[in-house]
Amino acid sequence: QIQSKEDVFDAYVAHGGRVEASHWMPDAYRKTLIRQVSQHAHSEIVGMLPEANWLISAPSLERKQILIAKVQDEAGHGLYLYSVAETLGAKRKDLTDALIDGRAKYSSVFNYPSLTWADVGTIGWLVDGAAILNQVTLCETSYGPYARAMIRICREESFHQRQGFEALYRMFAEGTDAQRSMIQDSINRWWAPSLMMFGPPDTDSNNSAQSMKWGIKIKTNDTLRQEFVNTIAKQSRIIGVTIPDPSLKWCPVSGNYVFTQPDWEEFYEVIGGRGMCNQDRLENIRRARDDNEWVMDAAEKYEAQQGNYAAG
Ligand code: FAQ
Repeated sequence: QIQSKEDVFDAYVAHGGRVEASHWMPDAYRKTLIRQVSQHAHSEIVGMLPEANWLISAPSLERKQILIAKVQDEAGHGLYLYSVAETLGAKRKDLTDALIDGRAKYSSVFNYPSLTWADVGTIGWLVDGAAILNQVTLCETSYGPYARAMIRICREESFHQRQGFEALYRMFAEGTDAQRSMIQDSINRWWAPSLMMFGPPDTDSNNSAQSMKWGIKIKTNDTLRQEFVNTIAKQSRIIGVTIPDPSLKWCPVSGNYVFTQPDWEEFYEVIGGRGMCNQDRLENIRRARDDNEWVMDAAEKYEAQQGNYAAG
């Protein structure tokens, strides 16, 4: 019996085969990857904004250096990921336009405001902590350029998570009562948005079944969310903070912490563009694109000129 190209492809990825840019792939596989990778790239770029807010108000030179390094890393991650999308035939300019027009998504978590310095530590601990749990699995994703980019990104992301944990740990241990309550307030605000980062519950995750079949996704949204809660519940005791969930409790039978689901209606509002900071975030990205248009123009003209010299 003659197998279709799709069947051969499906069998190849089902057996752990790596797909490279030059390989044939089904259109839907390419489209799914461009959606996920570009959403991921946009998240890294928009994700710089909440913390960048605190660059000029960092409480010491050491904290400022760490934060600058971290925010720069996020920019680098965005660039690797846009390059991955380009290997699939997408154009960076189109992807940015789709972000600014609201046609493309980016992680819901970056539509919440960073109100205090403690938020910088909490973003590192919870948001980078959630990001890395997901991203470690993506080092095994079936598309080669994406998997290889994730290896480097994960190394940097793990430093981000540790700096967040260390900042909170030290401020909690050595700080004043006012600083401790600032940390707790920050965790109260970022806990639910961090749980939402893993995406909707598996029952509402439209893409999961096919993405898992193709090896684009390795673990489901709910599996990763549970791993996150288990890890953070333990680490919260080391710092001394409370997870804002009265139902959080260890279940020896399942070997997991039982926890309360975040408000999924709020999640859909935020990814629908109606979160607290959506407009402000996109306005920032639009301004950056427009203010820097002259650089792109100059680069394009220079490239064309070089081409003319080469041709003649
Ligand atoms: N926010 O069917 P699923 C970071 C959308 S990086 C917004 O479950 P999927 C670094 C989804 O696109 C954080 N939209 O989707 C950093 C889909 O849209 P559609 C980003 C979301 O793709 C740290 C619909 O909902 N990481 O933080 C969200 O199978 C600190 C249905 O959902 C990545 O992007 C959400 N939270 O699974 C930077 C990792 N969740 O098809 C700065 C790569 C879902 O209706 C500071 N991505 N949607 O248009 C993934 O692993 C997956 O795309 C998931 C979602 C797991 C995010």
